[in-house]
Amino acid sequence: MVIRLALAGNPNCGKTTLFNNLTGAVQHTGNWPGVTVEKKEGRLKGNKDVVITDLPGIYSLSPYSPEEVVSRDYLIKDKPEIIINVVDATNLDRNLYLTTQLLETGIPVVVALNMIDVVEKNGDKIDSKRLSEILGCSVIEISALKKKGMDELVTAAVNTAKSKQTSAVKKIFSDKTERFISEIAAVIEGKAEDSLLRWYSVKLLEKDEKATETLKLDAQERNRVVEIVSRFEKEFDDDGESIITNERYNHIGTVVKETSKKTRKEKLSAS
Ligand code: GDP
Ligand code: K
Ligand code: MG
Repeated sequence: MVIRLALAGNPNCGKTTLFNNLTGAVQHTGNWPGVTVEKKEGRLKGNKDVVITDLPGIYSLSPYSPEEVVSRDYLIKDKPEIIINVVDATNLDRNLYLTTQLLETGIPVVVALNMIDVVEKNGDKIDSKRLSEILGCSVIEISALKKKGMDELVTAAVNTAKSKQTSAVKKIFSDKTERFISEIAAVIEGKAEDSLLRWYSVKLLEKDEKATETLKLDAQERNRVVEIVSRFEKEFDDDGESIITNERYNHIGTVVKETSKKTRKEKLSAS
């Protein structure tokens, strides 16, 4: 059985360094049709049944930049068996914004907490076990540069892919917003695969046009969605996309606070 493993993460989080470690010399570069963005594909060293795709660096799964469109189409339409979400551990809050969205795709995710060498050098601490519990997926500490944690990461990714175990769905939004997500889900049930129901429900609340088109809703369903979204926006007196973005950041704020501790170097050197 071939396992397709996608590397997803922010720009400069270390994806290509990791990709080169995992694939060695066996790699080629190809252009995605219609866009200027490149994906790289290679096979795992020592296991030709694992095909690894290095996706363009992105901050979000919104449909605005070509990088986002390429990465998002690959994940939502081609559905790899497993995502390794490469996270720059020195920029946890910024990187987790994408992580929370990847977890909504229903594809199993393993987080590679990269640049752990820098975290350690700075004397900072990340509780990766707690982070794993909160996110609902495996979190493996690695340093792609120093080739640390490579075997553990591959083992976790392959095992997760083989077990077909989707990351536990975590309700990260406010109770109120979660109720709107459920309302939308009830309308579009059957139009989207079960594993993507939450992803599409959130996207519809964000008024994501690309996602809406893909679903091919009939007129009645479209009207019900419009009605729900307009109640959602009225309730919060804000735009749908902003509400979701704000609540995502709120959630990430609590996650970071609970799992990471930074050494305050500035204080030490101040006096
Ligand atoms: P990409 O944009 O996600 O593909 O990131 P790259 O693989 O190009 O890496 C960006 C920069 O981070 C490069 O200078 C890498 O050498 C560096 N880098 C990648 N992984 C690590 C790591 O684990 N530790 C350290 N210290 N640097 C890293
Ligand atoms: K780079
Ligand atoms: Mg790269």
